[in-house]
Amino acid sequence: MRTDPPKSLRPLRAILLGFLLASTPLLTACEEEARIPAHSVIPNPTSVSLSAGDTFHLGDETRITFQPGDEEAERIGQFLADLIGNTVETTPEVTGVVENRQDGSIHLTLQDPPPSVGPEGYELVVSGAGVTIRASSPAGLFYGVQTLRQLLPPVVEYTAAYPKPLYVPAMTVMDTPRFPWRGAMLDVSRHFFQSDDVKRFIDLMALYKLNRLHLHLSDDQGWRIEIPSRPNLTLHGGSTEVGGREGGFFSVDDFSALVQYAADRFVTIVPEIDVPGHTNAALASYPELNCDGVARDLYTGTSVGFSALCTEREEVYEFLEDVVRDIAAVSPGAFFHVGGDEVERLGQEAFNAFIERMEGIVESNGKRLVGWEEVSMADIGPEAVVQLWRPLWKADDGPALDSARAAQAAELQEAALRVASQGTTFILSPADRLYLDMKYNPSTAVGLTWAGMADVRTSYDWTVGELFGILPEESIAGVEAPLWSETIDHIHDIEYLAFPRLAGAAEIGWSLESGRSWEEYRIRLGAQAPRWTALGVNFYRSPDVPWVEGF
Ligand code: IFG
Repeated sequence: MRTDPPKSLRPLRAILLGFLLASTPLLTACEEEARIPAHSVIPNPTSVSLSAGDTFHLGDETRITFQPGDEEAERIGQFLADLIGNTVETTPEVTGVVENRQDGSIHLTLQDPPPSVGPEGYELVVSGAGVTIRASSPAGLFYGVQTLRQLLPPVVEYTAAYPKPLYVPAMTVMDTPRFPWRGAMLDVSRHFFQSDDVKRFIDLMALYKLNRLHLHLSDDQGWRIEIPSRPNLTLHGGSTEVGGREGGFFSVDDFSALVQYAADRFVTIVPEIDVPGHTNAALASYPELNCDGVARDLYTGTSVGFSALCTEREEVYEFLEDVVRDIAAVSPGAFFHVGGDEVERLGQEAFNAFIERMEGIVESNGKRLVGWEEVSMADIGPEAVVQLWRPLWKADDGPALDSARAAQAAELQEAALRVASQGTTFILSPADRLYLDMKYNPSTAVGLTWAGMADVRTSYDWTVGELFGILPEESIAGVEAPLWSETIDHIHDIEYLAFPRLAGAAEIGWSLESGRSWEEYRIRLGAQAPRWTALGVNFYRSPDVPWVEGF
């Protein structure tokens, strides 16, 4: 006999309404109506319709079911079971059933996928009879599980025991992402971060349906991935980091384990070997990479632009063949990031020729070239992906640029439009919005300010059209939030700079732009606080967000 939940557990709206009234000036009823989110899911799903039916109860008897033989549905079901349970007794049974019994279970299925949700979308139906997540791909099932996870009370994130049953209001969610590239970047070169820190970062990315982790694996200060054919890159080039402490690197096995961990959460790792600039660690490891044949000293400072491979030497291209081959062998993702940023030691012609040759090496290893926006000056192909990062990309109305920067911005825009017309696509990483290493405000203890300071609203409250409106919409692959590590060397600093802003980047990458508003988003963002507290996330409590206290 189903009973309604206790009065105190009225739908989320009542909680949010109390909240909204407490945290914003009195608004007219219709404005409030417009602003009260029916849920606190981030990224905002394409459509959420609450239904009048019975609430779903998640109790000790709840099971998770899948279609027999659908191994991915079973694996994803187990992921959900392990999230819900903390002991053998409290972990829901995951079992194959021939048909969805609607017996209070949570059913994951790839059968009869809903037609409109595309390769990463899903349909989630919640009722008193149970929960059904339907998708056309395992990724869709996984993202439906992340939404269900966020519809459950934050206490579900605890690894300690907690009271059941938990309730989810009856609803139907239809959801599909706007962009295929929804990424974050971690710079493990300036400061090295061990695998466990990267896995933690991947866990938090998965909660918000991000699907690309770009690892910045080499720079002036450190080479961070073992290249079996070039052992000195890590033995020497990986031995230190910014500030001079011991560096570190991912062995082939470490890296393969990270690739698998990410893939299990539908995150593709995109390795970056930054060339021809940002290469002092390599130049210190192999003398023949330098035009004078003399190995450089290791570098532990934070300047940029002073290094470059000797692009006139054939040994450089033999080196790059070794590097790309060895990394491609342990990197099943389709993309290889070649960097290309901030090269001050090469003329434009030499740079362009180098990038075009590098594209050949990458493609001969079965990968698509990704590069920072400078690579668009070269004759790159339609398969290439260009990462736009310099602030004021829309230079025409930014603050007055000095003439040199204005000329550079105009030149880069022209180059981007040229390659866009040939089919090249773009990842949007505007430094003044999405660089997570920018301070929130002057009191932020870590981070930089060269692109300006990015508080939570600045980072979220922009549209693709506003900043990149001159690019054809179909040329935009998505967004990515880079976190550079000149000033950080601990997972708590990563979490502090990434949260809450990474959740906003995830929403910009996933959700419809129409109707997206800071006033509405900040309420859903505030409701993440108990979840982040349960997960132990060291997030920045911006005064601009109405953080929910307690559960
Ligand atoms: N720009 C450099 C990074 C890093 C960053 C710090 C790019 C593409 C400034 N290049 O961003 O190496 O130093 O915010």
